[in-house]
Amino acid sequence: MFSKFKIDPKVSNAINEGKPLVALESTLISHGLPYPENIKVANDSIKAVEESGSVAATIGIINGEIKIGLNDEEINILATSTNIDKVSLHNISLSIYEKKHAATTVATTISIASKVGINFFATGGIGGVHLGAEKNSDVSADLTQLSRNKMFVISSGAKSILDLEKTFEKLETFGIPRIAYNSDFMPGFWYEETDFKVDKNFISINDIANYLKILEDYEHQSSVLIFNKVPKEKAIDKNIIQNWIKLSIDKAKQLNVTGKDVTPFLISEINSLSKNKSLEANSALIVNNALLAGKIAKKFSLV
Ligand code: PSU
Ligand code: MN
Repeated sequence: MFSKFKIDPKVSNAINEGKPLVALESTLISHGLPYPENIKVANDSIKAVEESGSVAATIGIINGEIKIGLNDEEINILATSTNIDKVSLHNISLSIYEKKHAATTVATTISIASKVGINFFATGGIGGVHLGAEKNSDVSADLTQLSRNKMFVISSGAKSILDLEKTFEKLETFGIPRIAYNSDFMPGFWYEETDFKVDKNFISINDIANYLKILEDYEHQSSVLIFNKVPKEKAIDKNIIQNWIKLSIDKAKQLNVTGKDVTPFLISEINSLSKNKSLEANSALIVNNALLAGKIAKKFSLV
């Protein structure tokens, strides 16, 4: 195994004993949510996984070392420092080379978790095809990695700053089953439902676990997306959020924000336009996804 992995004892014991594990990412801590909400969400997500009887492994990079199972101090570093790299597939090796602190995105968290045999991962919203991608080709490497590893991913869809129709189609192209827990449609991250009909709506955790076993037996090769909508009491009206998204995208264009800065910029703009309503929704859905991931992982370990 890559010698630079530092696995927390709780996580390595769980791996050795075949206990259910859920990987959590760190970009939402460093770049997705503001301080101190980011620390609260990181800790509440770990608690939610543990409550469900599974073991949480938050993944990130400290001084160039890949940590699987970040402790409080390390989460604190990623949550409070201003010079944290956001690493996707193209730049993770550089942060390791330069011995930097870095936060892993969906793409790199899945890649690392897969290398140590973790098969569940929870996040807020995956990256995807950006609006205007036909001009600038901005497509998240999250899709690339989802197509490479068989990871069971619990999310509230793709972030709705994206071109959701193209993202949904790309997932199909990559052979990624798009299933949902109690919904007929892919969720819209901050809002409950898009117009895109999922491949199947599962109404019980038991059924999801049984379905995932089939994919194991069949040696399915890509990830599986398990959509879980934002909790109702925190959901935002689709038309209202779409207006904020539009205003934020216009501002990003004016300020010439590009590359990996686009997603964090838009999320933070929308948080201020919504007077933090979107932040509350984002926090709630992340913790709720960690809880569902923990429950499915636990059930999966028993079937
Ligand atoms: N989910 C959230 N907030 C986030 C992210 C996910 O609720 O900030 C992060 C993930 O790490 C995801 C990244 O991989 O946003 C996508 O960035 P990009 O579009 O630059 O690939
Ligand atoms: Mn991008």
